[in-house]
Amino acid sequence: MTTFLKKLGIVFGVGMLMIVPATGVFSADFYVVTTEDLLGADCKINSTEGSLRCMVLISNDSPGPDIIHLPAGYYALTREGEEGAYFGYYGDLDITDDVTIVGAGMDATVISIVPHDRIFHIQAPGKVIRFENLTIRAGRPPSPQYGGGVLIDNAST
Ligand SMILES: [Ca+2]
Repeated sequence: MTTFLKKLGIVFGVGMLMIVPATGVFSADFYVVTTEDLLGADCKINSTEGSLRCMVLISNDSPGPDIIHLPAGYYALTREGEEGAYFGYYGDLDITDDVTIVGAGMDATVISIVPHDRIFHIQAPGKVIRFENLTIRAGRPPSPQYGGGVLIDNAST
């Protein structure tokens, strides 16, 4: 899987080098195509379309800053359960790498959560995470933890 990721990164890197030769920054565009909180067999390491959770997981593994495009809709995170070894599979969305999540407008794109958890948990020291044109609503972490909508661990920006 790691080898495949490196190959994937090289492909993205070559693409970006043609566009922005001065930076050579790796990046990829990911497209959310369902409002449902799915994580099925169709969520593969080279997917560029899928659920918000799938796109966040793949963006974490994809080298460099990525953009996740989130169309208008109400995205309820419904996968309740213990993460255990399945980092990011349940509960809040864990972000570990540079990413910009772009919605279609503050009133048009809303991310919320059904189980009792926060919505985003950013664990990305030194990385830059951006949210644009969207609303993050109604997150509630399990007591006594912190961070309702977004919990940012140290040194993430
Ligand atoms: Ca990434």
